[in-house]
Amino acid sequence: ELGITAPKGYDVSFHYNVQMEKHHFGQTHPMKPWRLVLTKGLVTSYGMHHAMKNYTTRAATYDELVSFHSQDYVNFLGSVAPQPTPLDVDNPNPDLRFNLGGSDCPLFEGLYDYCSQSGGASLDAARKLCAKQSDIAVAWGGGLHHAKRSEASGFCYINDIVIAILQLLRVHKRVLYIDIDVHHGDGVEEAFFSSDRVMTVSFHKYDPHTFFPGTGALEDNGPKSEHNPGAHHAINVPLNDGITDEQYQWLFERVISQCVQKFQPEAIALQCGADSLAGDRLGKFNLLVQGHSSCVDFCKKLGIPMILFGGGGYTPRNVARAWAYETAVAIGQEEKMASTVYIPDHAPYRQRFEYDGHLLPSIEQILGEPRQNRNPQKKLLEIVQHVTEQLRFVAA
Ligand code: VJV
Ligand code: CA
Ligand code: ZN
Repeated sequence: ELGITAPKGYDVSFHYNVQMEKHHFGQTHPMKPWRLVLTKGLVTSYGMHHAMKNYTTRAATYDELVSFHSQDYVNFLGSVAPQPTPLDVDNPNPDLRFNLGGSDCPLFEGLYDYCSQSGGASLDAARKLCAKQSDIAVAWGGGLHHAKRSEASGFCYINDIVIAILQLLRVHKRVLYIDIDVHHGDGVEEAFFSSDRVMTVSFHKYDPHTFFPGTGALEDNGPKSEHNPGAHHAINVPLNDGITDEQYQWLFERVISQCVQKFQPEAIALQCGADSLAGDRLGKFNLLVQGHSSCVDFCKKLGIPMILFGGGGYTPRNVARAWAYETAVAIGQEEKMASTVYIPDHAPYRQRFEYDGHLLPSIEQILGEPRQNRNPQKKLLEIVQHVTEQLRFVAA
């Protein structure tokens, strides 16, 4: 432990339930709920729990799940038997519905509990913000942004983010949703497509033919009809492989500061999918924990109440490093952890630091093969210009 103390002047809450971490999507499925065990382990070994209010979350109730999802879908999720072996994508079981039971969204033992636990944690985080009992609420078990009203998609069954934002809207006039997962936040965008009280902003790899889910082009900004209040309230930042910390930070700050200025949100929901990190099994970017977490730091400094959700992240040790570091950012103690985050510029030596006479292991990041950067600065400038033009139509 690093002598971590509570932040001055604001409250951070941590929403967690050990029920979530025990579930398995299947032996070789990329989504590993036990990355939450690693995250929690780092957070507590650094002593961060002393600086937060820690809540054991409950499962979301049926009524809470159907605040967004259809009853048909939730009933089916609650009643369907687990599939003993993962199904072949090419031979989906015709008895199964709602996109369930394929290889992306398998039917595993305890699925309903997993879904309702994720929803419950995010909803508890939202309620803390609504009660003004928390300034930053952390729910790493949430962030499942692809789930639709009546459909599972991309490892997501229940959209805990949408359920949490609906809760925030009871108290907050406008909510800004930001998504730094490497995939497009399509489920959240679609859910609030017709609303001018939620602005959604997703940064993602975009390739309609080869990368899931294939949506989120720069020009997709909400309903085309000017009579629809949701017009111009969906912002998409499509990127190519290999984007670096410097470029991502540059874009993030330019896009988000304009959105905040125009939209004047009263709360922020930040999905911190860690598959945008270098070395991710599914992702294609080159971000380090430093670049990824700078998004959290930037949002924190806006001084707007915020929920931090998890999301994707398929190299579990990197996920834990990022989310532990971002928890440290939330409580304003990142400098105590910074010295243990490996800085690859100084490779190949391993940084080991001393604290109180003890050696702290470095938490070096698994980087894999560096990805070629296919993001020319000119493209990034065009993105910023397009966002500026869209936001001309938005008034708080
Ligand atoms: O690309 C797809 C869909 C296919 C059909 C299913 N096959 C396996 C892959 C192609 C078209 N799905 C994506 C879904 C990504 C979901 C990301 C979720 C999040 O991070 O945004 C939020 C939590 C995809 N990419 C890679 C895989 N699926 C994949 C799935 C597997 C797998 C390997 C890769 C499922 C089972 C197993 N291996 C054993
Ligand atoms: Ca995204
Ligand atoms: Zn993802």
